Amino acid sequence: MKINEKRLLNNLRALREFTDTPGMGVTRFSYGAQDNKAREYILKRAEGVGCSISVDPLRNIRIGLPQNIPGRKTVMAGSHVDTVRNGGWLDGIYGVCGALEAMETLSEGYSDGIPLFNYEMVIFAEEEGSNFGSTMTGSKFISGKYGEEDLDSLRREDGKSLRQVLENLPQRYEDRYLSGNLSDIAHTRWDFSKIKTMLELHIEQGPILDREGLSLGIVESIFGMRVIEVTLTGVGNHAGATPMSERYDAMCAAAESVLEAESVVRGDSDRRTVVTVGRMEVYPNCSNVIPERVVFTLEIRDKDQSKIDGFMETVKEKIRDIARKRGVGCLMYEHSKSAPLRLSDRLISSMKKAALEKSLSFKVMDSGAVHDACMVAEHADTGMIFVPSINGRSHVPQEDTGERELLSGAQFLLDTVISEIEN
Ligand code: HGY
Ligand code: MN
Ligand code: MN
Repeated sequence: MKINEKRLLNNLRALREFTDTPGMGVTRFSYGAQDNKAREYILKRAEGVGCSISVDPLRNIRIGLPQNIPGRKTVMAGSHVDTVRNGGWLDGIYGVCGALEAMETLSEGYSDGIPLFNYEMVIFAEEEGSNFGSTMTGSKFISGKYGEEDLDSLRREDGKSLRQVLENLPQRYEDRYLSGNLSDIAHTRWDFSKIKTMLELHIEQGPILDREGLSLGIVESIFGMRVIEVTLTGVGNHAGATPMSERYDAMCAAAESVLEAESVVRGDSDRRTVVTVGRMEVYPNCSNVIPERVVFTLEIRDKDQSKIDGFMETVKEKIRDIARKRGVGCLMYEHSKSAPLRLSDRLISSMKKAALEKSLSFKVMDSGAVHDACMVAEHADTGMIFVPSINGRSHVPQEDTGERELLSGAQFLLDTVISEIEN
């Protein structure tokens, strides 16, 4: 079966328009108006081919092939629709459009015979963590990593909890398919005994495939990550009248901490571990006031948990020393985490074999980015397919992939889905 290339590209181009920052990348946070419009667009296409649709209280969506037979094991493909702020047009949505294209092609293709396994596509909610700071939030609930208490502990910058946001959502197109409720959140957990395979098509978001001129990545392992939130509290004071020798400057303490974290991890022997301080809030954030308080996130990622933990503990100790030396208060708490994991060897070897048969240029590789597939991989055979990111850019408006690679990646996903539902 062949994907409909025009339909796939039209869907991708239509969906990129659902953004809060037109002309400055795609900004589409979960639970927002643009997220609702993008989901409505996708659901209307699924309705058009007679799919079954169900939405859980976290707003994860499962969409079934009309020919599915209830109760049979299922092969799944999907990703996320939400983005970072001023992000790219492909992160997440490309995997959702690939899964949707497979859905539409299969619904046409299996007009008579029905395969051995069902096919479903999935849209995971709040993968980027742009609202609540925790990546893979929706998929952490379906895998049981998150439960009742996380509905209240996960909070947005405006202080609203995940539960409050979900309870006060304005009307959304998907509401008609909502099942289950927040008071019984354990019910969002998937019955993984019914899932044969999970596949996620995604852009690489790094430089390897593009630099080596390869069209496909078969993902072997996905990095783990730990995120802490650091609050440094000094003494706010007048920027002009306070002598340098009498300052307890939270900003200088934060700046020294960030550079110290960078130099610790730069010293990594195998040069794989990464550390990032991406979000920083300054109080009171006025040019003529010595900052009293600085809050920042610090995340460390690697494919080896002991390295993540080793570097994180070293960095925390360094930050404590800096705070002590500068007479600044220091509070740190673990914000979120996910373990490194290896994807299904069965799928890696079957996808390698298929890529060789199709003479596709490919590489078996790791993913420094985390994906919802991580949350399914512990429970069902899970595989990830990458396509190149031009100049290795992602999470920025410059994020892009060539049309040829977008199409061959989606065709490879369909071929893999067919091989999984027919054998
Ligand atoms: O942060 C990540 O790796 C993913 O893009 N959410
Ligand atoms: Mn993503
Ligand atoms: Mn992302």
